[in-house]
Amino acid sequence: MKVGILARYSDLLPVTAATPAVNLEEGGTPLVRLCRLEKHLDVRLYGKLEGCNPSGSFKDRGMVLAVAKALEEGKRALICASTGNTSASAAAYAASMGIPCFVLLPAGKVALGKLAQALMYGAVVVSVRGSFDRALELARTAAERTGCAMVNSVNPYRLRGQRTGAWEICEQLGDAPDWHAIPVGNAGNISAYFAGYEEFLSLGRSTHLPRMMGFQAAGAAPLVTGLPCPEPETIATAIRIGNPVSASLARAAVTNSGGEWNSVTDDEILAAQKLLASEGGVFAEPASCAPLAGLLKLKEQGCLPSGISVVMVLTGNGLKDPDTAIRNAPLSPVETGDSLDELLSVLSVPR
Ligand code: AN7
Repeated sequence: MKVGILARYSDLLPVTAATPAVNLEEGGTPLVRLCRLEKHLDVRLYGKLEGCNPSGSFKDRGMVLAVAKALEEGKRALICASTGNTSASAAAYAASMGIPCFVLLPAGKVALGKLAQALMYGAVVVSVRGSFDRALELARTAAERTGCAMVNSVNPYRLRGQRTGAWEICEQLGDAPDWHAIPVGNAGNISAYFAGYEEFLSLGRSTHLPRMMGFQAAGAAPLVTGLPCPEPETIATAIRIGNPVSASLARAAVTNSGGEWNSVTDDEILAAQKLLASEGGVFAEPASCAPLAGLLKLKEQGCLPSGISVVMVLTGNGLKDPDTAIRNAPLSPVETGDSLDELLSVLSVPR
C-alpha cells in the first residue's frame, strides 16, 4: 500500500522524478460515522479526522507538497506565519528534511500544544506582538528579502495538496457527500476542498458537488459579514483571522456550490466540542467544532434537510489546546484517598 499523499496521488499532484520524496505518512485519515450525534441532526453524519495527521491537523496535506516543491526549487529554509497549526506542520516537515524553519506567531494567541510542537521540532519561533494578519504580511516580505520558501497558503502548492482531503472523502463514501461542512479562517481549505471535488467530478470519480457550508467564529467572521474584521477575537484561536487571503476563492466555492456562510459564537463552539467528544468519542480542537455548532443551529432553525449526508472536516486534534479543554470540560477529576471503600463510593456503575 502506498502511504503519504505524494506517493498515493502522484498521478494527480505536480510531482516529478525531480521532486524529493517528502513523507510523514500524512493523509489516509479516518472518515468516521458519528451515529450517536445523528439523533440531534437527523442526517447521516461523518467526521473526517484530520487530527490523525502526523502533526495533528489537516495542514500536513498541503505542507508536504509545498516543502517538496521548495526543496526541488533549491530553497534552503522555510518561513510562515501561523495561528499555530501551519507552524507545527512546517516545523515537522522542515525537521524531517533537515532544513531550518522560521515561524511567526501572534504573541499570546497560540494554543499550548501547537507552540510545544514548533519548539520541539526545532523551529525558530518568533512571537510577533500583533495579529496573525500582520504576521502574515511580515512573513511574506521576509520571504522575499531572505529567499526562504513561504509556506503559508499563498503558496499554491499548499492548496493543491489539500485537495487530497476531498478525494479521500469521495473514495471513502463512494461519492461526494450532500453537504461539506468546514471551519474557515484564512479560507484556503474550503477553496482547496471545492477544487478537489470539482476535479473528481470532472474525472468521473464522483457524480455531484457537495454544497460547501463554511463556518466562522462570530468574533472573526469577515466572510459572513462581508467586511474585513480589524480586531478578530475568538476562543477558537486557529481561526482568529480578520482578512482571509483566499477570500475570493472561498466565496466562489460557496456561491458555485449553492452553499452558505454561517457564524457561531464561542459558547456554541465550546458546547459542540463537548458534544462531539462525549457523544462521538472524537476530541477535536475548538475551531474544528464550528461546523457541528453551526449544523445544530441550522437544525434548530429548520434549515437542515433530513436524511442528507454531511461530512464535517474535524481539522485539528483536541490535544492541541489542552487549556481550553480543561477550562470547559464537563467534569473535573474526583479526588479520593487511597482506600478501596472510598474508590467504590465514587463508582456509579449502571445495572
Ligand atoms: C484547526 O495554522 O491558519 O480556512 O496558521 O488550524 O484554510 O485557514 C489555521 C487554520 C481550521 C482554518 N481549523 O483553515 C494556521 C491557520 C484549524 C486550523 C483552520 C485552521 P483555513
